[in-house]
Amino acid sequence: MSQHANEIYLKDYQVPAYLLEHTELRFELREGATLVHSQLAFYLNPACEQAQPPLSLFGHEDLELISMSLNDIPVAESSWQREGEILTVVDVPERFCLKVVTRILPHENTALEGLYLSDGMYCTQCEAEGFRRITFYPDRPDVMSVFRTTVEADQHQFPVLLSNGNPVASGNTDDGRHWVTWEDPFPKPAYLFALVAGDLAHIEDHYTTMSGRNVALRIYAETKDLDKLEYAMASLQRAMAWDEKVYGREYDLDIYMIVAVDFFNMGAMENKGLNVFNTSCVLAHPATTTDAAFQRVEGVVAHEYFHNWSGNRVTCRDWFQLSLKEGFTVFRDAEFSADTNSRTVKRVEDVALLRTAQFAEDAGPMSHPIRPDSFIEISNFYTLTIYEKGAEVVRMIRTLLGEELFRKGSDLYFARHDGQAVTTDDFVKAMEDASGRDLSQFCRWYSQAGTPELKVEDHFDASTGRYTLTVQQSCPPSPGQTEKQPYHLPLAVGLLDSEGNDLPLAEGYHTQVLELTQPEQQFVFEGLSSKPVPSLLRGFSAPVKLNFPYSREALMFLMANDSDGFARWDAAQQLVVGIMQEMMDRLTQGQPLTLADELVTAYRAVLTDNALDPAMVAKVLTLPSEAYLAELAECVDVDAIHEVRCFLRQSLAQALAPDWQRVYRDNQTEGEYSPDAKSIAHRSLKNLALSYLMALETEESLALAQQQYRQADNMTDMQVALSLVAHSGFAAAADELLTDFYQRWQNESLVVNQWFAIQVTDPKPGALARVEKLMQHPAFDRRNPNKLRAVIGNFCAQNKVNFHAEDGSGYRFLAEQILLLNTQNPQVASRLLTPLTVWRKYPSQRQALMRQALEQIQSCKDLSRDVYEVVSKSLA
Ligand code: 7MF
Ligand code: ZN
Repeated sequence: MSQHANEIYLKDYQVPAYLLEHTELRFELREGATLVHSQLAFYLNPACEQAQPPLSLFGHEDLELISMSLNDIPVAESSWQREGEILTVVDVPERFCLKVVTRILPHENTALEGLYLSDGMYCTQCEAEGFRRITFYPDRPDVMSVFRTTVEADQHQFPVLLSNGNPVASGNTDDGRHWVTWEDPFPKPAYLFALVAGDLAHIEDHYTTMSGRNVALRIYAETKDLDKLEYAMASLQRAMAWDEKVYGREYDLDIYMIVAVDFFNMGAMENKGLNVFNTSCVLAHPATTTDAAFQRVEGVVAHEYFHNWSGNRVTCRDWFQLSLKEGFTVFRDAEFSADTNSRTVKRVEDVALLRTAQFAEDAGPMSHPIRPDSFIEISNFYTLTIYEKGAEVVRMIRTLLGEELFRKGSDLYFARHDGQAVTTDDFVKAMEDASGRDLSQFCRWYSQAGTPELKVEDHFDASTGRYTLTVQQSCPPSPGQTEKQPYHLPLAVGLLDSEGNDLPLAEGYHTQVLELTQPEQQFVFEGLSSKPVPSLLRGFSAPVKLNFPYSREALMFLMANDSDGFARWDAAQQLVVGIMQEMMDRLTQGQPLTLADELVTAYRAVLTDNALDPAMVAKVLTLPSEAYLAELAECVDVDAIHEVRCFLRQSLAQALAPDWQRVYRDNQTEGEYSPDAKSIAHRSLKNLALSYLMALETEESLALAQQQYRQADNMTDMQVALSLVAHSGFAAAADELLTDFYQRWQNESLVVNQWFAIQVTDPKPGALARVEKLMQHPAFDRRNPNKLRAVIGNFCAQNKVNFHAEDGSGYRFLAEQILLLNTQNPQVASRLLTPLTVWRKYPSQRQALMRQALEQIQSCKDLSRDVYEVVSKSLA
């Protein structure tokens, strides 16, 4: 495995020896191959301390080097060499122009990195290190350059030719071909380069920035999808206005383009002026798109737009700083969505994701700090930790500084570093300088991995009226980090009196931010007449696991009274999780399951409180996912988790049947479909009621679901009904609807993905056979990442009881698929591998089988760096 030994370390960072004044590219797109002509104007970096350093460029092994000249003189054989990914040229002057021609094969590019074909359309994906698959280049984010790009192709097949920036010239050549030249005046690293060529349709609108500049907005897609672009356009306009209002940031080019492509390894990409999106993150239409997908479109459009400042104008010095742009941008898009829709709902969703998936990552073999120290393959570090925990770290800075100083810090950061490639330290320094606060201890959030744990105890002294909170913090060891230093973190608390009212705390506020810095600290509240109920970690003020010995009574009290909406939801979660854990204990001891009265009381209170936001009612009454219960368990018993969850859903359905029926009736949305927060809230509560009713498995509830399926005027209602029927015991009805659904939507690729997902997540026995059969279906395409995720990804991650079948068949299946994908698409292969990496959390028999599957993958001789890193770290 020596081929993979080269781990890259942050501590080895060195400034680039040469910088770029200008990059000129010409792409000749032709049937057989593409020729890439590049002209690079280099100069010696004054900050480089080495004398006469060689020029080293990155270029993928598959690149065919056609020619190379320096100041128009061919480079002598003795002056250059290629070793692995590196091309070195020696004896170069302080300033020179390097001309290189490479030949690449986009139609054979199945990895979907660099230049490739998606459904007959050329497109690029260069982040993080895809540009080196196009031509030899200093492909590192701290080398920034202005680009002039000419794209030349057959006029008929590829009428639309796009790249970054503004179109400056175009023309036709003699042989039915045409070309367009684009100029991007903003210096950028190569990872933000983009090219698109194809037969594309588009919609166009515009935006007038706060300084009065007019920006043309265009969204491109295949003609058949032209009716699904409006929502993305409106989202873009909202995001542009929000960034002006909240951050004072306006757009800087005359044109902003988004292109929808079907073959895409990830969600979307923020290429300067030319975003490329996975169709799943841009297309939206009521008939084909669920509420959740509408919200994803809005969030992703905003995310990519916000990168224009947090990512493009100010970018990363190196890939260890990835969270600099991603953590900040996720924080920005989350706040945008919170302001645009419901703040509490957005927070609940983000925290649920963090607790379920990021906490699991942080406790597993791939655990890493938000600024990693090393990596083998950077693509493996586009993780929930970098993104979601990174966003939490930015959120904590805002909580510690307050909104005003945070904005001052962000203004200073953008002003100070505009046009630069910087580090997370630079970001924190700007926040410190603008606020006068010392964040040196806080910086441990960037260097330490693992989820901190807080243990809180309280004490009330009735004679003095003193209430004391004692808080201890600790953090479990993670790979390469055995000892952790205490964190600086904001713990937002409130105290409730016996009536459920907030007690006034410091300066009359109802929520006080306690700052933890020590392994153990005490906080004293004076002048209380009776023992309060503490509301801890309001708004999830820090990404930690909090442990406080709440009684069920106290949790029910918080659920009913807390003034913080997030805390009310959190209390409900803790209540039901505690009950489910107790049920699992009973199950393992062979005792019969019963429904806890407290839960019925608490749920009924929520169901009958008309003052509550229906979205929050739905969130509170949704049972914690199997994945979250697995994360919380010391040793995961997938069958017990599934059985307890099913039992609870069914018994809650029974105990509250009249309430569910009423809620189902009362939350119908009238009129034309709209994906606004209020309508989504009603639909989510209505569909939750339907799911409880379906848990009863009665003919009446089946009829209700079938009726909803038939009468639905939107994909949300249709999909929920289909999924409930498909997963029920009504086999004939399930077959009928699944067949009908496919017949109806077979020409909508994204809807077919939903159809796949519903079938592979059916927990009934025999799912693997269904998966294997679906992989033979004509609509399945194993080169399309969305299809792979829909079928393989959903089966392995969302169908725990079947994936973890006792005979190990699920594990063997995944190992086989990973090996098939390993050379075809390493990025997707490595991501799909995740469910196997957490093998240490499973009982010994399953552990052994999961390990075997990992070892089978490891024994493959030519593993990609992506898969090699994940497998070897998992087994280490
Ligand atoms: C919202 O971060 C949140 C996260 C990298 C690709 C998009 O803009 C991005 C790209 C990955 C994983 C998640 C997201 C992205 C990528 C993403 C998208 C929208 N720079 Br990999
Ligand atoms: Zn991003």
